[in-house]
Formats: sequence, structure tokens, C-alpha cells
Amino acid sequence: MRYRHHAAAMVVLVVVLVLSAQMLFAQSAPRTYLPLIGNQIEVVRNGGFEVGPSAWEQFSRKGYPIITQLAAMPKRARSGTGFAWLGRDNDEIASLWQTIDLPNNTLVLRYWVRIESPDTNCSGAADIAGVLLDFAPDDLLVTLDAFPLCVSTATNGYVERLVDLTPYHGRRATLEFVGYTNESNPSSLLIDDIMIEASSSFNAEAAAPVEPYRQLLLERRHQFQAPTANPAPAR
Ligand SMILES: [Ca+2]
Repeated sequence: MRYRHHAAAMVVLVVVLVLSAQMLFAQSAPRTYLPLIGNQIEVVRNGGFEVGPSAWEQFSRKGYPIITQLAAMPKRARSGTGFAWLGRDNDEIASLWQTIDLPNNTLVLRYWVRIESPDTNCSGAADIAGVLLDFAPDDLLVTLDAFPLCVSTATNGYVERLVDLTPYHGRRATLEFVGYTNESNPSSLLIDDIMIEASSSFNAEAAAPVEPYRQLLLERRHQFQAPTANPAPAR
């Protein structure tokens, strides 16, 4: 009897140890393989889309849910099961945004994209996507990132993109991810793990949007109303 109690206690102890190790691993695993350039700070809420559409506003001209949970296809997400899915259809306008308060730091926006496209037109006039900062009260729209969605920019899995946010520190703005497609060969843009990090020094990796994509993205964006003025929810 004493032996059986002892054995049962050992089993419980082992189970507790294994579960503890699994929980520790689950909590630390998503960050361990990131090249560390700074400390992630809680500026973007639900940046991994694991809490459904929480914290984000979304718009799809074609009525698609931008924030997607595909537990049956976990590899569509970079981590977990949630991700944002822009494009995927012709003549689509897809937008995803939330208001953020940027602290007084040297700041880097880090996010991951996966581009799937059959479109050979890489001029930026066909399918294009990017990131904007909208300072609505000041009527200022800043293009943080802009890139065409086409065969030659298609990615094999998720790739990291970095943007320097330091010029906008200490300000409140709407952080907006947009994707536009034209009338043929629809591209998809998957986005996951959006985060803002405080860096102790300027991060030379962070890229600025290049022409003509910056201007082409802005032109498409101006054809569409400001997101805060058009909060039509997706399905
Ligand atoms: Ca297209």
C-alpha cells in the first residue's frame, strides 16, 4: 500500500514537471529564435492575431474576414493559428488598423509577411501592399513600408520586415496595413507577429519604402477613405 502511494505520488510529480516544462517552453519558444535588437513593448495589441479580431479594425471590399483563424492549416500562420490575410481576390481593398501610442524611445516595427502571387506584373501598378501611419488630427499620412505583390516578390514562407518608427516617437497614430489587388491574377499577403520594439540604438536593418512603390501605394490609399471614416467591418 505504501509503495503504491509512493508510486502514485511519483507519477503525479513527473506529470507536474513535464507540464511545467511544456508551459515554460510554450511561453518562451516564440521569441527564442528572433535576432534580438531590442525589447518588445506592449504597443501593438493582439499583434499575433491569437485573440481573434480583438484590438483591430478591418475592412475588405469583397467582404472577407481579414483576421483569420485556421486551426486546420496551422502552417498558414507564422505562430499559433491566427494571422491576417489580405488580397486573395481580384479588385480587393483590404485594410487592417489600430490606434497606437508610441513611447519616447528609439522604436522599430517588426512584422512578418508571406506573399503568394501568380501575377507577373511587379511594377506596383497591379497588386501592392504596405504599412501606413495615419495622424488623423494633423491630416498626415506617412508610408512606412510599400512593396509589390507579384511572382518575383513571392516568399517561401514568412519573411521579416523592419521599419524605423523613431521619427514618430511620443505620438498617437493609427497603424494601418493595406493590400490592393487589380483585376487579374490575385495575390495574397499573409501577416503575422506584428510588434514594436524599443531599441537602444538606430537599427540599420530597418528599411524605408522605396519609390515608385511608396507613391503608388499612397495613390491607391487616397482613392480610399481614411479608415477611421469608413469603419465598415468585414464579415
Ligand atoms: Ca493581380
